[in-house]
Amino acid sequence: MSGCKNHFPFRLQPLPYPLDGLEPYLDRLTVTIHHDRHQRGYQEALNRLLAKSPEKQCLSLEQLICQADQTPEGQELAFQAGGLWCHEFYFDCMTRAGASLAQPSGCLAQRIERDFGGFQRFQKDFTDAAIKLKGSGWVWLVSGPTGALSILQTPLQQTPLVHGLYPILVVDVWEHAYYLKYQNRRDLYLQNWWQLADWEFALQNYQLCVNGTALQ
Ligand code: MN3
Repeated sequence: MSGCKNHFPFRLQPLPYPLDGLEPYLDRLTVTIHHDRHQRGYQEALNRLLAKSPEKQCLSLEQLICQADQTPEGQELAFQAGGLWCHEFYFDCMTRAGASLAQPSGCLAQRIERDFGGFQRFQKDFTDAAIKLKGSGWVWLVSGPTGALSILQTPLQQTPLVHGLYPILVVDVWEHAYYLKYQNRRDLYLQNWWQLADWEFALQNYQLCVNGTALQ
């Protein structure tokens, strides 16, 4: 998984495609600002916080997220670490239009059929969850420890890891993810986002999960 072996100082993970690689569904300017400014903002803020906490500099991004305490400082650290983790995962969940399968395959397709009653039904439920999410946050396809799939909304920069769930696919529904191109039309962003979803990456994530090697 992206970022999971990282320790302080964290670096900005390069995009797995060119800045205009998601055109026409996500434009170059949106992707540039999202990655080079927003994602970088979390990375730099996290490093600034950790520079003042030498005892935390050996922790992985996942450990920083899951072990954060409830103090204001702990919550600030969890926010910045979560922001970096969520963005690395989000950009990995997309690929050039046509570069991946149009829908899931293998054991992931079978489990989506079983747990959601089919891919189209899943797509509708996931899109509805993303349209209805209030404020800023994320919508995830997640797996539980036994491989059962569900859809999860998380606020701000919260990850499924803190719920003991394993992420398979995510969409960013903070306005900065789409507003330059789609303004208030989150529904259009989502409709087009499906053209970019990387189902091969999602299948790899699910296989790690059902093989029992995820969340270790
Ligand atoms: Mn974002």
